[in-house]
Amino acid sequence: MLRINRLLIPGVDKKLLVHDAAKLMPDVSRRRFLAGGASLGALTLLTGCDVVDGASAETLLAKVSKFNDAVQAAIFNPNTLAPTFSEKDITRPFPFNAYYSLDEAPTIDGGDWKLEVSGLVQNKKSWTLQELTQLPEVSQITRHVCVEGWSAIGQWSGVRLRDFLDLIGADTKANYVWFRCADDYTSPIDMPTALHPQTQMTFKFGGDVLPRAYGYPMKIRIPTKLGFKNPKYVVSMEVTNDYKGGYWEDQGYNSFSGL
Ligand SMILES: Nc1nc2c(c(=O)[nH]1)N[C@H]1C(S)=C(S)[C@@H](COP(=O)(O)O)O[C@H]1N2
Ligand SMILES: [Mo]
Repeated sequence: MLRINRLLIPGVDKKLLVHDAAKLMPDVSRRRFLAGGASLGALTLLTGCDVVDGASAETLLAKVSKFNDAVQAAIFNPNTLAPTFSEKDITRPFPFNAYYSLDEAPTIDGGDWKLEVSGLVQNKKSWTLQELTQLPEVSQITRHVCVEGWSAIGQWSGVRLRDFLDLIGADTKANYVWFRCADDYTSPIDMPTALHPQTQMTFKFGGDVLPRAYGYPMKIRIPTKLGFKNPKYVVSMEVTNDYKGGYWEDQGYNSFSGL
């Protein structure tokens, strides 16, 4: 309570401040923030802002923007499932997307490929494709949403990331699982999302071996996140407390980017 009182900035209309802060939030977070009452107190708790020493409303708003990921993470219910669809809903052909054209996509030899495991895990052994595809398989038909303005429904099969993290003795209290890809693409996934039941280490698309276009031999499928948080051609995963950035994250996209 004390904290909230300290936040009151003389001469600033509280309602306007909350309104401006809400405007800085991505759509879904904003809707949930507004539905949750959108109070200055909620904003304080979500952002952890402590605007005492003569800070202005602008400072608070800058902090809101910076803490956007924390705001989203606080609003995101880690147990909410993404909608699933039926086979007839699958988008054909499914779009290819990357920061380059398809002919430049990595060509990986699945026989040589290994998934490197590092960081806060008990077992740092590398995994072959054969070993990984022997683990219990799950399947999903879900929607992929790209910030560039398209979405498509596909079917992905593979191993629950959560099960794999258990298997390697990952510290699931760590902040992130950070993925690196053969095309130097990177992306950090917050731990609650890594542990989400629909987050998948994907080896198949539409029931067949994952095509080169969609990330052969392995992509991470996360139906609760925007498309760019679904790394393809993954070569390593690191369990870490450090925020290591990512290809789009470093260009200003919010790392959380939940749907
Ligand atoms: N390695 C790698 N993964 C990536 C990308 C990329 O450029 N390289 N692009 C991302 C973006 S922005 C999208 S929308 C999806 C596209 O996946 P798709 O080709 O299966 O449709 O991959 C994501 N994962
Ligand atoms: Mo995307």
